[in-house]
Amino acid sequence: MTTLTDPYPSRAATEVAVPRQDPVVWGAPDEPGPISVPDLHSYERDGFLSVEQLLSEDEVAVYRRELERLVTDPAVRADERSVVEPRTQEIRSVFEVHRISEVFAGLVRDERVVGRARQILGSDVYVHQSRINVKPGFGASGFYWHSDFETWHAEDGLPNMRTVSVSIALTENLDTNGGLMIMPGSHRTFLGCAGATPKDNYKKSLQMQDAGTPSDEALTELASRHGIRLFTGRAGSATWFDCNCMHGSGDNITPFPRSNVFIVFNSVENTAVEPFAAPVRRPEFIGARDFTPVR
Ligand code: 6CS
Ligand code: FE
Repeated sequence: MTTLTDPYPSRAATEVAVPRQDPVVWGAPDEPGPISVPDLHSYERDGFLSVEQLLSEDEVAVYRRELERLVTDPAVRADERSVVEPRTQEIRSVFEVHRISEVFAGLVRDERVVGRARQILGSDVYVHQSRINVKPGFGASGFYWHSDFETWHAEDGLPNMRTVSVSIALTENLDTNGGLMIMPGSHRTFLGCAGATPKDNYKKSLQMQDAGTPSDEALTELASRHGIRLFTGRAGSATWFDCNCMHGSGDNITPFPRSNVFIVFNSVENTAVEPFAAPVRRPEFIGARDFTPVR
């Protein structure tokens, strides 16, 4: 449960908004790395940073083939790491791809990827979570508004906001097929959500999140204050975003899949402890407990 010293209380009786206590960029402003100083400033201000063309078309083709291989493998489909769409039973996500796929393990170690994470977090990093989101066409459901850190703090025990996610588009992210939306600047407010975490919450939350979902009033206030940015981009484009950004994505009713690979880097100085607001830990394929730095 929430302890007295917990700066980010959540999942209690009522919703509570508190200011962020942690830096956004932990590395020194002139920290050497793939991100320019102006881009590091805009990441600090907005909570996100987009790269138009992180991967070449040929590289995207390799990762797309690997995604297809995984989602058509019956053993992967039967594995608990796979989450299906509630309505169509098509695969929605496959977790821990950096462990079950050597191809995605290579992507995690790519300096263009992990180098940006180290620069933002100012330390060595390990993978807290990885997943491929297939988001097939014709009705794949989206992800309702949430802060990832609210879940990773409450359920996975990450103490501070020293975690960054990268979403790399493996298909074109159009303005119509359920792209990522972020409220710019929302990372500076921690919104503790009302409602205790049910046991085995992940079995439901990875299909449709309930616990850890902000109220309409809070979302209205945040969206009115910060606006909403929709991320579109070609296959191979990427968006890095802070763990506490308020974000979500809509359903995809177009024929065009919106597939991405999503990697969460956590600082080795911020390793998971016990959940701050959940009865039990989530499985390790969702919240890693192997803190080996990415080399
Ligand atoms: O619960 C989680 O860890 C996952 N759920 C969402 C909707 N975003 C972050 C993460 O992949
Ligand atoms: Fe999320």
